[in-house]
Amino acid sequence: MLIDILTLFAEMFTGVCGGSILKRAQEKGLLEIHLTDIRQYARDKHRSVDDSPYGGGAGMVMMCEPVFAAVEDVQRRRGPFDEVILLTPQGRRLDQPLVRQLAQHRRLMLLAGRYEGFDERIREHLATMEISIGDYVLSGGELAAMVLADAVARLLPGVLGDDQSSEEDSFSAGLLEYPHYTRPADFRGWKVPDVLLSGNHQQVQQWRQQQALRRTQQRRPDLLG
Ligand code: 9D3
Repeated sequence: MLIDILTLFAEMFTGVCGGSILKRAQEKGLLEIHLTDIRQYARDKHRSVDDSPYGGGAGMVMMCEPVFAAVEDVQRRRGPFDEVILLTPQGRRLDQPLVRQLAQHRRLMLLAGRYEGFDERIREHLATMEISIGDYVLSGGELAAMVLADAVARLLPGVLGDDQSSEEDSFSAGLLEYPHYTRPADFRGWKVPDVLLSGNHQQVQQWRQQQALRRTQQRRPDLLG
């Protein structure tokens, strides 16, 4: 998969893209991430990428010209994209079904905004999709783009080892995780549940399923539908 990210803060991505799952996916040749600095495409001598809103009001708006120029230049050089995704607070909320859908594509373009938001014509005539990562206020779309890229990358075939590709593990699908323990069996008097030390695989499975279900009922009843 190819993910092109257009941003005013490309340097924010260096740590994340150079580590963890995104690094592994790129090293294995399963993912390519390209970063483009939108400011490169500013036309005036001040390299402006934002301007004050028509109609007045506080804040600044991302301008059409540099954003269209950046997207069109990347498309010209690398060919067409399956989706041009605007990261905005007004977008469709990212969830695992949407992540799975995005992971089917070959090429994604992510547009991370700053300031109050994008000129509406970017949303209408350039983007094919708008995505939010949740109902809280970020300072820009960059962190949202990284969240999306990480979630998509780990679903690409071959990125995770076999033992980790357990997302669809039959009994845990759609439930919160059961409690995990590792050595020691007694830490400051807090003991690991006996069943986990019993060696009885069937009882272990049963206990985990029960715990996952109880935990989901208590914390995230919405997941049970
Ligand atoms: C305080 C400013 N808000 C006025 C009501 C609007 C606003 C504009 C721009 C709020 C946040 C942002 C920057 N956020 C994003 O670009 C963003 C975002 C987010 O804030 N939350 C969840 N997902 C996303 S995706 C992009």
